[in-house]
Amino acid sequence: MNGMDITKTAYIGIGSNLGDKLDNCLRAIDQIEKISGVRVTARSPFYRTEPVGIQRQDWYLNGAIALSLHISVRALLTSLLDIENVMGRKRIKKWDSRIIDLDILIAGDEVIDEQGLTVPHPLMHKRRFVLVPLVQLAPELMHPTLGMTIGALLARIPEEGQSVEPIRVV
Ligand code: A4P
Ligand code: MG
Repeated sequence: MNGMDITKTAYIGIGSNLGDKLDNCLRAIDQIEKISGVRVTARSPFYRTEPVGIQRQDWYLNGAIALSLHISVRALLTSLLDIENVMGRKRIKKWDSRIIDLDILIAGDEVIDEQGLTVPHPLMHKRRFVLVPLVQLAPELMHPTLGMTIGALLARIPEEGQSVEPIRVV
């Protein structure tokens, strides 16, 4: 630790709707733990979630993790994209079924709107599949631009069409 320390707490949303979804999510977390400058500090339960924004797709498994972040958000994104690629993610068309999707939801109080990187994630506050896992980790966390907590954001979203059910992990 020194004067240049940039440690912050970041939250990542994890999703899969292809293959062994739980195994995909757990393997992604294993890989995230190996990123240098990143420590996984908490993991939410996983949820079976109704596809949002797209029809005729299999259900998703979604969860969230908390990180202690000692690298830049851009460096984190690069590592997450590497993990997605190594795990065999194929980008064919937007919002296609995917083995793994790793989204940076929030990174401390950073507000970033650059080519290829928008933080907080621009759709997170509209999505129960993001907020239900995240509220398990950080109900009182303040959204950096909306000025509401994760709990308050979740309470505004109707459940209609956004079913999110806990799964039982054996
Ligand atoms: N990118 C920009 N900002 C970020 C960020 N904060 N975190 C860029 C991660 N990536 C970020 O993503 C495209 C580009 O987004 C990346 O190259 C990165 O530079 P992508 O994963 O290739 O494309 P995508 O997944 O098709 O788009 P995106 O935006 O990730 O889609 P979403 O918003 O993740 O939505 N329904 C349920 N129930 N559960 C889901 O998980 N997911 C989606 C995909 C739709 N419906 C869903 C779910
Ligand atoms: Mg993504």
